[in-house]
Amino acid sequence: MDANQFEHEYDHMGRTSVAALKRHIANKLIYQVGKDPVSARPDDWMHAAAYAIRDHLVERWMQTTRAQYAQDVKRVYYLSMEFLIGRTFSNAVLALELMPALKQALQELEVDLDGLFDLEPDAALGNGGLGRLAACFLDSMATLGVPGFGYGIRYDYGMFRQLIQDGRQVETPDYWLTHGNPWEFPRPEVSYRVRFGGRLEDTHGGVRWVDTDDVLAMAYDTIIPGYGTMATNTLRLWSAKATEEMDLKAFNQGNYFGAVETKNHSENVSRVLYPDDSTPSGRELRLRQEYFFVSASVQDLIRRYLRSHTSFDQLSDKVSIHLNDTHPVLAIPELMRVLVDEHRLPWDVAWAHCQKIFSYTNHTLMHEALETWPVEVLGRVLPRHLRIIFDINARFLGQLGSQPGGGTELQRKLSLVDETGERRVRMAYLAVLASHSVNGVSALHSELMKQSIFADFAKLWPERFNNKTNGITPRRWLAQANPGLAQLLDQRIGRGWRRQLDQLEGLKAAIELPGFLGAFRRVKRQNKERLAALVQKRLGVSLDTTALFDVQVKRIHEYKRQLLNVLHVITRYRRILDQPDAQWVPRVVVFAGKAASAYHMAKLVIRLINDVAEVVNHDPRVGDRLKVVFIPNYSVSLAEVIIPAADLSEQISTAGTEASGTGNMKFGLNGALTIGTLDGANVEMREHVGEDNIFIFGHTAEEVAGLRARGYQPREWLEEDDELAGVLEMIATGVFSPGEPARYQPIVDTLVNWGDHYLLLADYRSYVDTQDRVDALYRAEDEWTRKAVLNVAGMGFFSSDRTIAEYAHDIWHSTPVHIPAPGVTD
Ligand code: T68
Repeated sequence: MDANQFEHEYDHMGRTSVAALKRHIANKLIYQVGKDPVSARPDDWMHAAAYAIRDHLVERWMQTTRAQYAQDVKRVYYLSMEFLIGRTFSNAVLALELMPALKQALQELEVDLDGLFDLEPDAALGNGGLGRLAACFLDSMATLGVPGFGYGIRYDYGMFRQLIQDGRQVETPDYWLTHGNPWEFPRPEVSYRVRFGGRLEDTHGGVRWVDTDDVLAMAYDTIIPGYGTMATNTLRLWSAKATEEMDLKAFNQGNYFGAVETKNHSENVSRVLYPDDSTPSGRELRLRQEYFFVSASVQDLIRRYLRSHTSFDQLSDKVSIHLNDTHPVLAIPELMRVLVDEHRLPWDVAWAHCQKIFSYTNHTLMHEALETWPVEVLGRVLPRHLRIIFDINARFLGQLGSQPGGGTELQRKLSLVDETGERRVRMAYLAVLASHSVNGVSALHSELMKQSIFADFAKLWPERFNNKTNGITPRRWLAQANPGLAQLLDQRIGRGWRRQLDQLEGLKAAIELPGFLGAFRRVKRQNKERLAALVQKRLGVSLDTTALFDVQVKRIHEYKRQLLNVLHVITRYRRILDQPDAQWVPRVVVFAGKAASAYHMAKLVIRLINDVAEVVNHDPRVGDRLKVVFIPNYSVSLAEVIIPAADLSEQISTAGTEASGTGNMKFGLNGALTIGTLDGANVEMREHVGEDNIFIFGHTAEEVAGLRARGYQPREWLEEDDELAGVLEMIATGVFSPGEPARYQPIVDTLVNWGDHYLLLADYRSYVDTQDRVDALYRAEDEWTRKAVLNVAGMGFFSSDRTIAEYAHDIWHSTPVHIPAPGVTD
């Protein structure tokens, strides 16, 4: 029996009845999973239900694809090394508006739906903000009908699983595919040869790249449903396969293991996600990964274009390629190679196409995080691409030289090749040169980008630079993560906010309605209970849910200043011990986040958090007035539980360092108040929620630059502040590491003796005083809740639908696909 027989039971949106769904799931269990209902385990039911739901998406998917071809639309290809999707099941069910039907169908089959959702492993194919942004963008592109394709890598191992052992981070592999992935469609027929190494032969007609080591890239497709539309998109992830099953020569010589080893070696390219966020590792395998996926993607999109076009004349009218940071920048020389070497287009024609096709988003200003590759490595791994980059550079420097003021100094500064020390290719410069649009991810970041890393380019081509403030999808981050709040909103302002997040403005009027603030608080309380249950189960720590839940969850990085948060926690601890009889606002301070495996200072901060938690949580003098928890293995699905439970959102990076942040938006949308610096998108959040409804502290980006320019001396700040000195003293003398008093000496040194690069000491007093204001407001329950509601009401702007509408209009010049209703052909 196949799904088609249920077709007549679909409504016009492709939805189905409970009875049909129930039969559909039972059939999937038997015929696809191969299990008898009497012996099926929960995992089997999860797969059966997922397959049944997926069938509903397939209908929409095919219609969308057909419509895209029929209308010969311009397609947007979003190239990203990372897509941090999380779970798919409940998201798909919500998109199809099948939640009630599925719940009932499973109930009749005596299966618990919530339990099933929790069985799905996260697709953790990303590090943090950049990867999650890509996932939110896919959701919004589908919802807005933008004909978008995500292209990335199907890593066998996603982001490592973080264990905490004796307070320390331990990394273990995340093999997320053990039980199969019901959401992907393997496409062995969609495979491309990706070449590495070899050498160049100059011929009269051009250049031949020969003697290469090849790998196959095989496609796996995942359907991305839009919300409230028939439109869907595709996420196509590439997996490496050996070109030959094994090396036959080695095999014939009797070297069986050697033969299989070669196969494994070439398949390694898609094995594992690099866990370094904002600290590129510079390893050759990373370069191979980058080229592997962009080569397959460029070949694939050219093939798709040529299916409906006989020349390249319209290429840049039909194709946009967006580069999510510099990781996919090799797509530029790859497209040049395909057009010039394989399709014999003249260089200038190919280059003109590139400049119309490519656009680039920058996600960091931190110098150490900007990608560069040694010329030596590029020349060995991708000799043809290095030659193309040199040719691009020669033409560019030539043009520059012929302009007034474009002399050797400017040429040296803007060259794609950094000649100081080991010669290296600057990937960000190549992105700027080849793109018609370069954007930052918040207003502040985009401004700073023009003043700092791209200052000279911004003078040359001011029109190329623009801002696209990040956003988040309200489907996952409100409808799915916070069903309680979603229901309350539905009652007060209707259901339209899911597609029109601006409608949250309507909440402002609801504030004064009797019972509303109480209802809002009850939702928050239930979410805190849900989190407290998780913490109890995982950590054995019990939390008082009347306490203020103060949350910082994100990657652990010095610039994000988790350590500043710890300094406040210790301050509070000392004050409680000093004045045990004072009226304290009880607090639960929650941390979660992973550190790059080689980032020692970040790992030491994790250990300090756990050591502080150990001491504080077991000190009988403290009781419920202060609890500290570090929840291991932060992930998208964990975020969906933590964020709705937060009262206070910590967004405390040194001003000028966090490009945007997106966690800040997720917390605001779920009714937390922000304590933050004027950094990244916090600046715009303040404008949208009103300055009375956000706790801003610390030096501004301009002041930070000034402090540093004048020669910042952390000691001076320390000498001015006895409380701060007392806190550092506790860390330095081993109060939190009695068995090893010197354990945190590197942290104390970083702050006091090594320059305190992120200015924690300069912002400490302002931070701690602002935390006192937080306490005072939390005491005034209605005041607090009113401000929390105003935060939700002000979050409309931060929908990724708004962001994507801007990209589509300003950068990609793409128009939505029109999906005809079923039965209508046009
Ligand atoms: C983040 N960047 C920004 N990088 O830090 C954050 N880097 O402010 C912003 O909101 C977000 O991007 C979205 O724009 C990252 O997440 C990485 O994950 C990363 C990964 C590999 C190499 C370098």
